[in-house]
Amino acid sequence: MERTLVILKPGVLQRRIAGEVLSRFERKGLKIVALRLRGLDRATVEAHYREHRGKDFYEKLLEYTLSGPVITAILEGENAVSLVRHLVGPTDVRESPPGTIRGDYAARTRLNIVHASDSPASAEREIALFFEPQDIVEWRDDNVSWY
Ligand code: 3AN
Repeated sequence: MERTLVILKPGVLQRRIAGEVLSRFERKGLKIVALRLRGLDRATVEAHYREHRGKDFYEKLLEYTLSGPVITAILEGENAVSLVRHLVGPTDVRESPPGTIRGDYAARTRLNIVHASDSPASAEREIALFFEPQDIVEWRDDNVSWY
């Protein structure tokens, strides 16, 4: 089964929409196998966004991601990476349709409120960056036939 990493950025807790955002993933049938509320440190966020180093939005992106607590989660399911990306919506908020998380809640691309891994390879790297193997809880999915 595929796994993906999501980060609910500081704006999510500030706006009291953590439950709403997590609920969208759960309603789709994705399974939460790790969940944590925490502040991130700069070195971890720099490693996470290493591909954007030097871009004009990089410092502001780091500043926003470090501006308060975040919720990190690992979601599991068939095609979890692409399912979650579809629920999250495109990076550019002008193109995120209503019904997607960014389409409904984000008005600025730099503050587009959630991160979701963009490929199975990124998911693997990001999961290892934010979680220890013992943080992941394997549980029997009695509802799997409903989805
Ligand atoms: P995504 O988060 O959709 O995978 P990335 O990895 O290209 O997109 O960008 C990482 C983060 O950098 C985005 N979530 C967004 O906050 C910010 N970002 C990306 N492109 C821009 C941009 N052109 N202007 C401002 N911020 C951007």
